[in-house]
Amino acid sequence: MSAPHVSGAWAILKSKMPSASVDNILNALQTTGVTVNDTRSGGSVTGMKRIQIDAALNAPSAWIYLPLVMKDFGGLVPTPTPTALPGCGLVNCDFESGPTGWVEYSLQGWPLILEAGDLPIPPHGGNWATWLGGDHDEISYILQQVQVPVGSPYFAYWHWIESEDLCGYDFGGVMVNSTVVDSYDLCSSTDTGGWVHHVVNLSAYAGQTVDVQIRVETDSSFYSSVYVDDVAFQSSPTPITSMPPILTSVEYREKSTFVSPLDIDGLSTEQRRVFPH
Ligand SMILES: [Ca+2]
Ligand SMILES: [Ca+2]
Repeated sequence: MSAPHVSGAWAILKSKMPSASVDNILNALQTTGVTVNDTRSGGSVTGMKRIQIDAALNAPSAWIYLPLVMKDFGGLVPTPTPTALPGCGLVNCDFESGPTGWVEYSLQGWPLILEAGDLPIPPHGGNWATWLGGDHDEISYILQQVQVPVGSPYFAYWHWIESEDLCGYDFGGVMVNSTVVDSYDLCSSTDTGGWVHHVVNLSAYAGQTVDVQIRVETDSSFYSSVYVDDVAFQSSPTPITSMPPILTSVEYREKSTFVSPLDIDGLSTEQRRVFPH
């Protein structure tokens, strides 16, 4: 689905159903869309949906929240599991096992859990981290089903915000099931310039098994990215104080052997992750 078509269809559905949530509209578009495969030379995308706006408009008004359609990542689709590892309270909380243990979703079809060589910044730890956003009209998230620990209900992760946009257009945050529990602006004035520890209070869900997602949504212009690493539940609401970054992302990119994701998956028409610098 190209971005202008998505934006147009989105606007039509939103105007007809102003109370519909993002997930409602996305669900309508995906469940009524026609499944298509990319048969072009080098194409690797299968099972994507082509929008059928008339069908989407006639979708049932009583919306049902369903799992989102996943891109086929060539056998790398992660398997969600409610089994948490001791220590961080999640599976693969440092992403060092690659794209496993998490559901990753990108409206624009991008892999999100990446090795250092495919990232424009150094991971907070190890060789893997997650890259959300970085494209226009993007909705991207990583999701894991977890039991929120009663004694450690504070959901914490390290993030690095990099944005060229004004405030009010691109957002990051945390959702529990279909509820937004944390939301923050992604704009040049909220750039972190390095890894910052971020803590979200999930004590309202302590003891419950829920779907937790770290999510980014962007509009049609000016790029914003959120990099994520080292996710964990902790007992304290206090974030860890981070040291000032040693290298900026630009300096890191210049010194790394960064390979664009465009080169990785063979797609040449996307402009994703063209950096503002
Ligand atoms: Ca890592
Ligand atoms: Ca933007």
